[in-house]
Amino acid sequence: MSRNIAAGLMAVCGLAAATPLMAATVRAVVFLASPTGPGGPAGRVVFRDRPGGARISIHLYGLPPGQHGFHVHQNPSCAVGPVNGAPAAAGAAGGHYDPMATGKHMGPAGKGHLGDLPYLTVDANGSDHETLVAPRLSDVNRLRGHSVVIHAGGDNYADQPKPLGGGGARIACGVIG
Ligand SMILES: [Cu+2]
Repeated sequence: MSRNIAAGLMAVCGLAAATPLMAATVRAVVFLASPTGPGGPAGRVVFRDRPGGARISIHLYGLPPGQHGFHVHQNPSCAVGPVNGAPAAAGAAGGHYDPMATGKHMGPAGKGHLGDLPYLTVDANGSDHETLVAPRLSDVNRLRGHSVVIHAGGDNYADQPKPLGGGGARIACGVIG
């Protein structure tokens, strides 16, 4: 009898989890990336499932003003690791999250890496508080076990003239959980 009640409760909770009010949320605590490993705190980002694509709430600080490439990367690590064969800050995060193996960087509205997000715009004080939309990202729970990376430069959403949007070095990183 009590087993039946427990099973019934689980069924109710399962239904509740499928409603918009209980939509999934995942987040990453972000740290500056350095050649010796993760450094000081730089804020957090939160991904929420919404109709029309995930909403990404950005709460960052201590970053250089201007535009910065911002992506989901493959691995849940912000340690030093190889980038183009040489040890680099946050290199252990690996390449852009690309579950369909497109091999292409095409930005948030393109058909390349699923991890290609809208670029960040950091204000003159080094802070960024904005909400971005990632139209192709649904089911944000799938982002657990990956990471977010912020690059030194902006992002032209293409592999030309420079690969991966041209953002270059990794300046901050957080594991998504
Ligand atoms: Cu990236």
